Amino acid sequence: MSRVTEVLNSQHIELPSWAFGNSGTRFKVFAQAGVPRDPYEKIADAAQVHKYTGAAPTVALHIPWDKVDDYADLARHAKDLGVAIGTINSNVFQDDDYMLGSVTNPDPRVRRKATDHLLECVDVMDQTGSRDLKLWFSDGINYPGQDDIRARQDRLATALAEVYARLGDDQRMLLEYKLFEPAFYATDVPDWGTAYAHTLALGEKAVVCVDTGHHAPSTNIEFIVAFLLRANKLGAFDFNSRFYADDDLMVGAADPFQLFRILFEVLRGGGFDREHGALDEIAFMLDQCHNIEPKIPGQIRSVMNVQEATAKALLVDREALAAAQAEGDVLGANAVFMDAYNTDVRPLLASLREEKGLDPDPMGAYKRSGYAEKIVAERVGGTQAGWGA
Ligand code: LRH
Ligand code: MN
Ligand code: MN
Repeated sequence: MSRVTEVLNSQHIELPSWAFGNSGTRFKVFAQAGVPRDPYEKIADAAQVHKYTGAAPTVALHIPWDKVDDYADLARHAKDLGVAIGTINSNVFQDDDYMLGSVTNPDPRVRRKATDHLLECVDVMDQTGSRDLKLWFSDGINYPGQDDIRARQDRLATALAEVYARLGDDQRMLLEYKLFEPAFYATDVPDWGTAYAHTLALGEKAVVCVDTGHHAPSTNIEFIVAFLLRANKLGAFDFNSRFYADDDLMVGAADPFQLFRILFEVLRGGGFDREHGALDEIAFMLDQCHNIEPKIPGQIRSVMNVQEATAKALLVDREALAAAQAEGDVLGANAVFMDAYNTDVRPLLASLREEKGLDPDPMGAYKRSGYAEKIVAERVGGTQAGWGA
């Protein structure tokens, strides 16, 4: 089997449970018919995406959006449907107490509450068998002088160290950064450098999560990927697309060329050589919401977009590229890169699906399955994804 086929056949893309619920902007949440009413139904919908793509065997949870009484039971439900629970996302941004921050809040009572939530998320991981805890903090300040920037870093480090100490031997902490929003003046984890420095201080089980939508315009994300991989600090991606800020549109929709460049750096850095489930695996996750498009097809399309960009990255003739680079052949090296990007990889992916016994056209197969009509008939009163009301 060629390396291209091998990587494409084994690629895992994790789905976010919140992609299946209703979502919107702060102006309007458009309710869609048939959306899940609870975490069990979200997992059932995610299993449909895996059924037609064969590439999305895990679903990330967001706590407390996906709070259930018995997480082991939810994990069994996932298993029955042919998928598994993946990353546990913490949520310390949707409580009145967190107005001035969660783990960086000046009030020690609020910091304790936030840290306790993060520790509870590790308890959930123990029950679901999850490897990764994803931390994103909305913490920051809106006005110069509002709080002490340095003290907030100290509080963050203290909380992270407490949670890190609670991790099991096979568990990791993914620290996600985001430039702004909801904080508008100074975010406490605004960029990869800050996330890198904190994870470095914590130890090898702490790694960085790159959410592609969380950068300033024109940021060279593939450079960040190359740097973090080289330093063994790239743990995961939250894939999505942005035109303006944190738009959470489908991955590969706004800038498929950027996605290709990112995935090439993953390849270059050995990111596809890791075993599934291993502590050094790069987790490819989607972090999206589908405000106006149907959710299950939105996720299927997104998985296919990642597969297409990965296939193109794999088609780069690395030997020819290295030769052109060594000779200082600027245009030749760039041509090697562009040849791969400009290749139509859809026939290759279609035939790989057929070899696996899947329909070569996942979008069409899902549409023909009648599942969309079935959930519209059966489900009334779907839940909201969790935010955006
Ligand atoms: C923050 C974020 C983070 C959250 C998710 C819902 O913008 O990317 O990953 O958990 O959105
Ligand atoms: Mn994210
Ligand atoms: Mn985001």
